[in-house]
Amino acid sequence: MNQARSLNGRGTAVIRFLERAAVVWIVSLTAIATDAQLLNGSFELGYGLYTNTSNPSSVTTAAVGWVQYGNGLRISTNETGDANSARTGAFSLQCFGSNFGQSEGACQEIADGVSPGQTWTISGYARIPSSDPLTNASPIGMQPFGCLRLAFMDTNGAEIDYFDAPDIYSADGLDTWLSVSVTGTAPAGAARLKVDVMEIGFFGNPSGTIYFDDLTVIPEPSTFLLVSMSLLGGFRMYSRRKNRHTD
Ligand SMILES: [Ca+2]
Repeated sequence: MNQARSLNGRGTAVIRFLERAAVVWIVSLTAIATDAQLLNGSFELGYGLYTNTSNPSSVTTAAVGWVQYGNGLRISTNETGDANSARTGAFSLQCFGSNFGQSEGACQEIADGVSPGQTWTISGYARIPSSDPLTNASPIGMQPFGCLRLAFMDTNGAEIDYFDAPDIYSADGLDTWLSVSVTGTAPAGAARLKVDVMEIGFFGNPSGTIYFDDLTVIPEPSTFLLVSMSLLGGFRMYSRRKNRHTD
């Protein structure tokens, strides 16, 4: 009797181990499947040089995978002197500036696997430092803000629709990494998408900084995920049945 219990216990332990291994395997593959969609969302990878189009005397290491524009700089915690200017690793994207109506940031296109009717989500983190908050010298109209945008384009790269996450203002919290996310459905004719992070100022001599880090793009659940979840569900049903028989 005790021996049978012991064997059943071992069997249950093995099943639990395999079930956990399956969960780890699926989570790992899911991470690969989703992260592969966006390159260098952590801004840790640098290569070549970016000449600041708003200030040509400023030349910094370019962020791999991103098209930078204006005051959108890949920057390290050493350069900012702020250990928290990167959420993870040592680098983030710093967006800052005071040019009226001009966005300062970086964008990246995904040209494969985009088709009408799909739902895509972009998520990431943004931080406004109290040492250089987004503000206006004269608080006229809206204050400068950070923006996370998901845009859809046709096969020729012409933008046909876009979705913005809620604008990020200093009032949303300083010195803290704010979670930002936007979801959009690809319209008819969509063949590509673009992830865009930026700072925009308008009236009253805007100024300040916003950092972005750890951006990810998540397509709607793929066939792979559905198959994976089915496999996991089947495994759990098998485990429950097995446990019932051995209890
Ligand atoms: Ca980073």
